[in-house]
This record gives sequence, C-alpha cells and structure tokens, in this order.
Amino acid sequence: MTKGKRPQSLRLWYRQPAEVWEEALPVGNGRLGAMVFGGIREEHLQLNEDTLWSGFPRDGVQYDALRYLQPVRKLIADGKYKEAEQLINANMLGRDTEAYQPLGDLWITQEGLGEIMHYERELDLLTGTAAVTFQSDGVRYTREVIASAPDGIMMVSLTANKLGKIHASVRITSPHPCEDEVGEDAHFGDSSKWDSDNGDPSDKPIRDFITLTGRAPSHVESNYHGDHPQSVVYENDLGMAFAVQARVIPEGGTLTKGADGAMIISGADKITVYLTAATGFRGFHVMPNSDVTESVEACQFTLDEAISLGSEQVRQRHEQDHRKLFDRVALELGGDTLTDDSVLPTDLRLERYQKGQADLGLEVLLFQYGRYLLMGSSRPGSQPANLQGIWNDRVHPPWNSNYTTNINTQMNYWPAEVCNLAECHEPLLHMIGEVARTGRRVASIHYGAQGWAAHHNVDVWRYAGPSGGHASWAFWPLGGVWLTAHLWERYLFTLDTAYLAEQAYPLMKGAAAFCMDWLVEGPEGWLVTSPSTSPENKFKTPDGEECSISMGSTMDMTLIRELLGNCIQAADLLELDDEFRTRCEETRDRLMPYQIGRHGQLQEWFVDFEEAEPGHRHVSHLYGLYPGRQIHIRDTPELAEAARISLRRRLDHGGGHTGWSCAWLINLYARLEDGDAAHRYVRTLLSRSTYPNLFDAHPPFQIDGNFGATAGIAEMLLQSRPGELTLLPALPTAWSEGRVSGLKGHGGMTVGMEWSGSRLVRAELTASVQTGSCTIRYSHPFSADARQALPDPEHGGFILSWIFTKEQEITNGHTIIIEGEEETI
Ligand code: FUC
Repeated sequence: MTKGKRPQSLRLWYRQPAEVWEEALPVGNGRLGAMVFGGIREEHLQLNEDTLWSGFPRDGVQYDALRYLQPVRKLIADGKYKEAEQLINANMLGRDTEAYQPLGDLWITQEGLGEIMHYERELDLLTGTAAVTFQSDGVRYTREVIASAPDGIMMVSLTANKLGKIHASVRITSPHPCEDEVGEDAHFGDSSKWDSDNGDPSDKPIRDFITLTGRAPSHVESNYHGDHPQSVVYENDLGMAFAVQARVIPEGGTLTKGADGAMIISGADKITVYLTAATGFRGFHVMPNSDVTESVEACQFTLDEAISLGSEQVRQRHEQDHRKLFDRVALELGGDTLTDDSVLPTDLRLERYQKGQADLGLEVLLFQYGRYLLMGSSRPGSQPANLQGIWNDRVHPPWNSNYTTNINTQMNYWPAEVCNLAECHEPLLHMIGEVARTGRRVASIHYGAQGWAAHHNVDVWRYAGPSGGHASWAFWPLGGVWLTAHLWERYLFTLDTAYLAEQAYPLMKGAAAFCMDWLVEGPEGWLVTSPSTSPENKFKTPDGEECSISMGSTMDMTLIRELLGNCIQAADLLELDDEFRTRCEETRDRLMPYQIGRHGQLQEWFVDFEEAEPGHRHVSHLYGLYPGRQIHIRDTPELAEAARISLRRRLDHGGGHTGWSCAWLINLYARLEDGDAAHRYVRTLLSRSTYPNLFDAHPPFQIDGNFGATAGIAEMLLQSRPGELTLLPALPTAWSEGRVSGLKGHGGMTVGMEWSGSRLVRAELTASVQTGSCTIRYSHPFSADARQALPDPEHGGFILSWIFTKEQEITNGHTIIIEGEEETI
C-alpha cells in the first residue's frame, strides 16, 4: 500500500561517537549482540552471547515451605494479613536467580588519522547495519557492523576510499577472568585469496585469529544494598566456559602480532573482522561445560563457514534475512506533507520532541525500533529476550537482567504476533515448556499441588521457585499462568490446531491443574487464591500497616479465569479431556468475580483496602483490559469504566512513571479506544523514559518499554479478538494521516490500512485460513466488495460479517478490500 510514496527514514544517526553505553547502537542476531560505540580512533563493540549466564542448574525448591502453607492460610482467613506476610517472608521464599552476563569487548584502534571531518554514525533499521563514516586527511573511512543470523557471526568491515590507508589494531577483552591467544605473524601479498567467494577454507592458514577464553561466574549473589563483600563468585571448575574468536582478514598491508594480545594491521585497503562466540551452555538442566575446548572449536567451525562465503556474501545473506522479517510491516504517519525530521540527528530530534515539538517520524522510528530489537534479541533457537533483550555490559546487571514474569518478560513479547514477527515469539514459547518442567517440582514440593507453577523470576536454568527478598514481589506463583496466555495467543493468531494439540494445550493444562489445586474456598463460598499478592503492590491493613498478603487478588482471579476459559475452548476444539474440561468449567463458575470499589474503581484486592501507594507502577488488576480480554468497552462497559477510573487514580497519584509502566498505559488506553490518551503516553515515554539511542529507561536500561510501546502503537491501529477485527480503534488526533501494512490479526489475517483526515480510506485484509468468519468493525461507515457495513445500534460504529469460503478463495485469494464511506445522516 505504500507504493509511490516517499518512505520515512528508518535510521538512528548522530554526529558524535557514543560516550556512554546508553548512546551506543545495538546490533543482534538473536544469539550474539553488540553495542557499537562508533569511536573515531578507537571503535568499541561491547559483546554479548545469550546463553552466557552465571551459575549452573541448582535445586531451588524449599522442602520446608509446605509446612507453613496451612498456618498462613489460617492467618489470612482470620484477617491477620501482616502475620501471614511475616510467616511467608521467614519461611516460604527462595533464592534469587542467576545473572545474565556480558561476554567481552572488541576494540579496534585506528592509527594514523589526522583531523577528523564529517563524522557520522548510524543504525539503519532497514538493513540492520550500524555504520560510522568520517574523513581524515582527504580520506573517507567507513566502518560497518552487522550481526548475521544466517551465518551466526558479527562482521565489522573497515574500508577507505584510498588504497593502503587503514592502520589498525584489534583486540578482545572480557570483564571475566580470561586468557587470550593471538595467531602467528603473517604477511599477505595477494590478499584477494583471503576474502574470495570461491576460496577453499582449508587452503587458508588459520593464523589470523584472536581467541579469548574464560568462564562466567559460578554465582552472582544479589547485592542491592552493597553489603556483600564477594557477590560475584568465580570458583575453580564451576561456571560456564566461553570463547570469543575474531579472525581479521586484511586486503593488502601487513598483519603482525602486538605485545598486548592485539593484532596489528598496517597499510591495508580494507579489513574484515569476523567474530563469533560460543559457550559451554548445554541446556537448562545440564551442568554447563567449564572446559573451553568445545567452545573454541565451535567458534572455529562457524568462522570457517562464514569466511568461506566471503564478506560480500555474508553481508548479502544478512540483509536478505533481515529484510525478510523487517519489511513485513510498514508504517507511515503524517502523509506527504510531513517535514522530513530525519535531517536532524536522532539525539537532537529527541531533545526537540522532549521540549514539546511534534515529530511523527520519531514515533514511527520508535515503533519500528521495537520490531528491530525483537529481531535482534529473539530468534528461533535463541534464548528469549531478557530484561535487557540481549544487550548487557554488567557482571552485576540490574535485576540480574533475568526473565521477570510478573509483567516484563510478557511485555517483551506483546508486539511479536501483531507486528508480524511470529518466529521471534518462539524462544519464549519454548522457554515455557522448560519452565513447566522445573515448575512441576515447585508446584508439588512447595504447594502440594499438581501441574506446574512458576513465580516472578526465571533464569537460563529455568528457576521457577519464589525468589528471595519480600513476599510482595517474591510470593507470586502465577507467573507461569500468565506465560501460558502467550501459547493461546499464538493459537488465536494462527489457528494452528496441530500446534495447539502438541505444544500449547499440554502446557496450559498443566498450569490449569496447578490453579485448581491452589484455589481455596474464600468469602461467600467463592474460590480464591490464598496466600495472594497483587504483583509488587501493597495495601493498608485495617491497623494501618502496609501489607502485600491477602487472598484472591484481582490479578490472580483474572489470570485463572482466563486460563480455564482457554483450556475449555482448547479441549472443545481438540475434542479431548471431557472430565478435565468439566472441572475447569465448574471451577471457573465459582471464581470470585470482579468487584468495583468505593471510588468506582476496579478493586485490586478482595477487600476494598486502602492502597499503600496509590500511584504504584504496576496495574496488575487491569490485566483483564490489556493484555487480557475479559474487560471490554462493549461487552462489559461497567468493568471498563471501573478500569478507566483505576487508571485515572493511578495517574493522579503519579503512576506510569517508569518506562514499562508508561508503555502499559498506551496499550490500556488503546483498549479503551481513547486514542488521544494512548498517544499522550507515547509522547510521555519518548519524552521522559528514552535514552539517546532510543532504549527505554527504567533507570538504567530495560527493554520492555520499547516492546510495550511498539505493541501499543499497533494496538491503536488494529485490535483483534476471536472473530472480530477493529480497524483504527484508537486513532489519535495527531495521526490524522497515515498508512500501515502487514499488521497481523487473529485468525491468520494480515491487515493494511490507509487513512486521511482521521478517516479510513481503504483497507486490505488477507486471510490465510481456509474457512471461517470474521466481523470487521470500524467507527464510521464502510463497505467491502460492494457490501455496506451495517450500523451497530447497540454499541455504535459499523460492522460487517465476512464468511470465508473455499469458493471465495478461488476468486479473490481471501483478500477483502474495504473502502471508507461518506457519512449519510
Ligand atoms: C518488576 C518491576 C520493577 C522492575 C523489575 C525488573 O519487578 O516492578 O520495576 O521493572 O521488574
């Protein structure tokens, strides 16, 4: 739909190198990541490999915990919440997760440069390339960095527009104890044989390498208060081995070994650095290899393969693979009249925006950046994106850079399906299967329950028990339940029943089995969770004490209601498990319902407690509005209104103040179909919580806000629920002109739309399913293939039901063309 129109620029660019990490530019292939600083005399790539974590598989279950479950439940039933909390804090918590680790740093020092002119560095989202260009003594130098998924490597190319001008040294360091080895001296007359597409790798002496090997910490102990004298522990023969290898291929010039583990290249026309890494990770349940040999061999193998292709082919293969995913969704806002703000460097553009200037192109950039980051940190076969995606420079990262499953990990994947990156969702879906395995023992030993349970923190070892610390965050056995929503969502987008039967349903069923055992009878015979928290929030007890523990938090009840409903539907579809299905139904009917509190708000706890922090950043009780679908402005208007009031109260008390929390607001207001409010929080996020490299700030960096923003922008343009697609449900006034293509809806729909004067002009819906029906909804009149949409007298707006048939597929390939119509009043 974008044919013939000028595409808005999709690059981040700057006129100076990054001084700090939050200014550097990320590249990633799902497994390997780098932050590119773009220094002039010294280029710095801070490196990551996604399996490099501290620790090893350790039993985390607390055999003692179950002793306290009944006493705690009794205290709660007696209204002694604070005592219950104290008992949990003392006896029912666990230990913290291990920490995601930095790998190392690649340094390329460029010698022989004079005065520098015309410096620029950029990240081109379209091609997935970070680049630096500058001029010195009449020579134009260029560096390009890519992280290639098809070839499993990173590649840095240094070129100049005059021959023999590149003098550089290359070295690798690591924050971990390590050793390096540099290949022997070599001199190359005919450099072409080092980088040809036809070369046989076995002919090439492997003397141009730097290999750095080491081991990750055997443990990183939480040290929020800085009171642990040795929180990072390296023990002999424990801890995951890793290897990083770089091979430096110059064209022309000489290559010698430097004194400090560096490789020195003089007078080259071009230098290509191929880099890869491997670790001793062998699976979440297996001791990692602490010996580096296999990791080194893996690096050598990967680099041999890539070098045999040659730099040009590697680059082409990368770009092709990158564009195959990235190009699926195009978004433009502002129409042809938009001034091209991309003539301004991104940091200055952001500053201007923060002062109140409009810049729709920057909002588009934020949207597409989220897609870029998901592609960079989560690809089939990789680990899921953690709190920092894949990019972390600290041995002791904030919150261990782990998988925080009481909002953050899930938010990372909100954009995956709707933004047409379904394969990037896979690492999360795969992780759920692994957490279900560790979580089975947790359910049984901690709670005497069947099925599986996970709490709010998970790591590469799939720790599923409660963390240490305080019950308000650590005691939340419903993390796994929330994760299973992603399995069902994947089904709704694809309608793939084989996937549902083989992967999703067994895991959903296990989580539901836990829930049904976990529920107890509460007030008025309703089934409730007990003990229960509303993630990280606290209420005031009748004695005025701040407390997190009670029963039946709205979040818990919502998640369980949703999961049981999903299981019922799945069992129906798959024609399985009659008895289990009936149990799900009977349980669901007895769950404590939503309650509306004294302010008209959606109640967060089973009693209308006073909130300890009314502006708290979590809005867990609004899960049913987004990402859940139990609360809907048309189906449950009273609950939607109560949710709106809850949201208002949170904001009036300073809520939404951090990156991810603000990003959640965009999605919630999109579901309330309040486009201007949703847009206000797009603006707030960019103005208040965004670093110069457009990374989300939850100080320091946390990637969830980037992903939440991308999902929110999509949610403003298209909403799906089973059997219904709503077009432009929350279009803000500021986005009166625009077009989007490639968004995904439930039921295998791909949606493109063009609008002008805040009204839909044309939409194109293509279904990948064979048969089925879908209601298309839009707030104004429209027609589809000469059929007029009908007014919806009950809810307002216009609807049109479409039935897909085999015959229709033959004539139009299941594409529906929709046209916006004039209002006829
Ligand atoms: C949740 C949030 C914190 C932080 C952490 C990683 O616990 O409450 O703000 O984002 O995750």
